[in-house]
Amino acid sequence: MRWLPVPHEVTTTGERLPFAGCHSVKYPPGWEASVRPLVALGEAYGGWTAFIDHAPDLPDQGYRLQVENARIRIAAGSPRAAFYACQTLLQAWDGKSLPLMQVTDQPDLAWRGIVEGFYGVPWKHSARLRMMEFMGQVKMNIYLYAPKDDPFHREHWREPYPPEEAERLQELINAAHENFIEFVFCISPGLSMVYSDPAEFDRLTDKVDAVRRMGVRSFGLLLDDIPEQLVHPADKHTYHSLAQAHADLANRLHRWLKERNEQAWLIVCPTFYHNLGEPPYIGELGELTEPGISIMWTGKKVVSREITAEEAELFSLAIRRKPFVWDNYPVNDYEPSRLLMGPITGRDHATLQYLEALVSNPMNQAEASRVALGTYADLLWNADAYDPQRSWKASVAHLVGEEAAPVMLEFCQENLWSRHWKAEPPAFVKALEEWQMSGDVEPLRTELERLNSLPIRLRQAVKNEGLIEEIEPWLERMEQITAVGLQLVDQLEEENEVEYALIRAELDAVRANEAIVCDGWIERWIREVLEEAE
Ligand code: LTM
Repeated sequence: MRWLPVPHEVTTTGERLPFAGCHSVKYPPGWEASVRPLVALGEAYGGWTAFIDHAPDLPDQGYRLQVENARIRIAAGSPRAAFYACQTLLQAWDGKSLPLMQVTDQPDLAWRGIVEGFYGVPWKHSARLRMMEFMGQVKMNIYLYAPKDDPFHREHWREPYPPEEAERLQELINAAHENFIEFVFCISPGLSMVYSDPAEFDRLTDKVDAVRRMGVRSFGLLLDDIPEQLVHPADKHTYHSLAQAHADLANRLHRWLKERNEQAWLIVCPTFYHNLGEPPYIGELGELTEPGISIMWTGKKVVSREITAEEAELFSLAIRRKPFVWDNYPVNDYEPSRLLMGPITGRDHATLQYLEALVSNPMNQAEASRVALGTYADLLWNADAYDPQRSWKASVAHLVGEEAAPVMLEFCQENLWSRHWKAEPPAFVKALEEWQMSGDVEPLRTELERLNSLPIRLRQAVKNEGLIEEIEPWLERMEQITAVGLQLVDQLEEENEVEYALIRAELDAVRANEAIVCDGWIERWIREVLEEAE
């Protein structure tokens, strides 16, 4: 079974429960949304008898699941936990039957999810809706709406959403709630706000109130990537530091939210969000910000290859609470020519114990991001069982299905590298070294032919059209550059001077597509050989 995420305790007997031919799902009043996935499956396949009970002794997101002969029993700590038990059942379902099994499960980290917080083209509405469904399936439970290039989120934060956009936002909020996802509306006023001006605060709360009325209780005040000092004369007059201004704004907004809803939650992204707690700003923000407010952190760096328990402890001491991690992987806005298709690594169980939450900032390509996101869901649910390679394969299979998984993995394997994310060099490099040692071009030819056929094999195997559309520039690039590489291999065998000019022209022609595959090794090799031939 390919679990995503891996449950904590599973025992199976080897026997299976075929659908029982009857359809009865019994659950506590008001828990319809929790059992929706199970009811849908029951209706499609004939159904089973299933009993879902509230078990207040279980942790809030914990559940016990028993698939017995002719009966399914779920005991859940909350409606969200019952929803997760149903998702576990769906993952165990092979299209015909369920394994007889007992599962005892609960997440390692309470809040697990996504911050759509990148620069560049925001996700489409349809992609976001699909993402909500995916998050529910892999038991993620928090989504922060924060696309930097949504003008109403940052640049024009004072302006209300036009009716059509407000309608879409409402639809997204509903989809989040249907999947037991906490929807956090974020606003970034720091480029222009006069913090000390009461009229500015009213504009902020007007904007927040409109979203609050859509059924949202959680908000993000994002103060990242703004001036690092007070700018407006009125603010310089009122506050002695940027941290004081930010804490004052956060406290006022928090109180305003709490007066309207006791369950409200405010999450703040500080201006100095990557460090180990040493900037005076961070200490002061931690001291002055009311305890119920969450504070975000990206780790030691903006893009942190590792986040250790020691680092998290240092930051938490400075802010006087557990950090809410904004994790900048697999985001590619700082290297848009690359796809970051590897699993998450560099965070472990010990780290999670120091965190309040962890949200991944993904790529502009929503579908392709699901490879890394699936591995995050796995890590954050059951960190001790987390094996990046196993999780990566499960996540790819979840995205494209078992049949297409091998070819999709082959593609992911050629799109792992970024400035901050190192892995073994691509297989092409091994072939290159063999050629350099022996002068034999065959290993190069074999590797280039494999890579050249990969896009066609992938387009044929993968049925997810949205995914193919997103990665098409990288597929094209792979076809183009390997075709030039194969010409060069022919040329190396034939030693024909005229051909080099042709190859150079072809290489120049493919320059328009800036996508990088195989960490750019093929281009570099072609260029070097051409330079030497000059
Ligand atoms: O990371 C934070 C808090 N802010 C920005 C993000 O919006 C951006 O996506 C990432 C990656 O470029 N870096 C940031 O500094």
